[in-house]
Amino acid sequence: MQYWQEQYETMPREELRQLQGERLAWQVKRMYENVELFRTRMDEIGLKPEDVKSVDDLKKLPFSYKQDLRDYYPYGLFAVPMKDIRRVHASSGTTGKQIVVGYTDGDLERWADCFARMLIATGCDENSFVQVSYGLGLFTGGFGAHDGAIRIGATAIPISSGNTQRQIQTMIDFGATVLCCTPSYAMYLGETIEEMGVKDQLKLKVGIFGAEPWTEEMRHQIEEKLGLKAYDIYGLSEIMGPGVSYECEYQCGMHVCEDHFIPEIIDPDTGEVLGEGEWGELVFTTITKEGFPVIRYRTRDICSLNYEKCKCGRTHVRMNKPQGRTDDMLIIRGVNVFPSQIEEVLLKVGGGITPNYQIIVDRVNNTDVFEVEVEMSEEIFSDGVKGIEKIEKSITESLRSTLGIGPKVKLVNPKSIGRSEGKAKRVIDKRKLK
Ligand code: DLL
Repeated sequence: MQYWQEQYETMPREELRQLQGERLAWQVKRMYENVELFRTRMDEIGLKPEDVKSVDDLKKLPFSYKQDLRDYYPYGLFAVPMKDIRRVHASSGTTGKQIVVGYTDGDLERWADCFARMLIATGCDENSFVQVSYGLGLFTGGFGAHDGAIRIGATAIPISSGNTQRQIQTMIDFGATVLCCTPSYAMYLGETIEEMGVKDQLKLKVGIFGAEPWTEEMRHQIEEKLGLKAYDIYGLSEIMGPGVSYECEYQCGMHVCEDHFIPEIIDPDTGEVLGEGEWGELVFTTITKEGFPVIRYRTRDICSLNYEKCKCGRTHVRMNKPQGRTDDMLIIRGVNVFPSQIEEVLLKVGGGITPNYQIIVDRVNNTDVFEVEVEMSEEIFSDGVKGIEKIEKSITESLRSTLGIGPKVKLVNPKSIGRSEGKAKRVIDKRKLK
């Protein structure tokens, strides 16, 4: 069995819990001193940093939310001076405003180590060539994988996403043995490889896919098309990007790097902590993060935990594949999209379209298809086809620049979208039915 940091990965649970308790107390104290919002919330419930001594005290602490990041945008929740922040990353939020997170030198080191753990667990080493086809930019996917590859002494191929044919040619010419990208992009790469008839020229052995939900069926298809073994990786910008948890060689849940993150499962309505194996909302506390730490952060991902020791020898808890989200965020081709962002764009575009719209997401040939139907007013309707096409184009462009992904926009007849007496049903996600 290969480990990157065996001492931590296989630490007996008693010892691990002790370590977590010490780190939690350290984190709570420094956050109380440095993060105004956290101090206010602690004061409101009359809790002092010295009241938190072990993991048992975790449940006393207040929750934190995505909304906090918006309210304190961009740097208001950082726990160190900006001169100590080495890199920022960002992800889209419900209002169209991004959320921003920051990493110190130490945070970047620990992040690279978490990703390195997965690379080693899946059999990669210094002879591996790691093609990083997650977006390299503000999205955490690209840099997370890149730094992890370098950390184990492998060769990184930082190509980023897109430009599919060139991507495949590079994979062949540079001898990539590991592919890191979203599962939907892996699927698309696989289909293009089939069309190009070049599968036998590939040297891929391992695929590290995450950032969006994917099924076992998709795993099999990707493995077949790309001739590799496909592993799942989970993470989120607010906690650390890719590598918060990962599958080992036994692929029976994703090990959470518990020496850095304490997971809990709660009832999303009551906030009550649920037991092992129960499904609920996943909550994380970062106990080693310096730049942007969070206490009891509500991920909105629906999940469950399994504390049994794994055959691989790792003692870290395994989380199941997330089974959806408690909010309305959609993940389309790996991009986070909130219906409210679309609404905002439509309202801005104006010009005779109405705020009645419907988002239709489907999966055709394993690729997400994204369409927005918008009702036009009676005036545009009578303007004729040319005017309609122009507006459709302009909405597509505005959505592309806001979301980073352009849907097919279709103007539909006035009053043709169903009305609801309660909450409007804005999203038809046909992927869920498949
Ligand atoms: O997607 C970080 C990441 C990059 C993870 C590359 C894995 C690989 P965000 O853009 O902030 O960060 O989106 C985080 O994506 O709360 C989940 O809902 C979803 N998600 C991430 N990984 C998985 C996965 C990155 N393996 C949100 N399975 C999370 C299912 C996932 N959902």
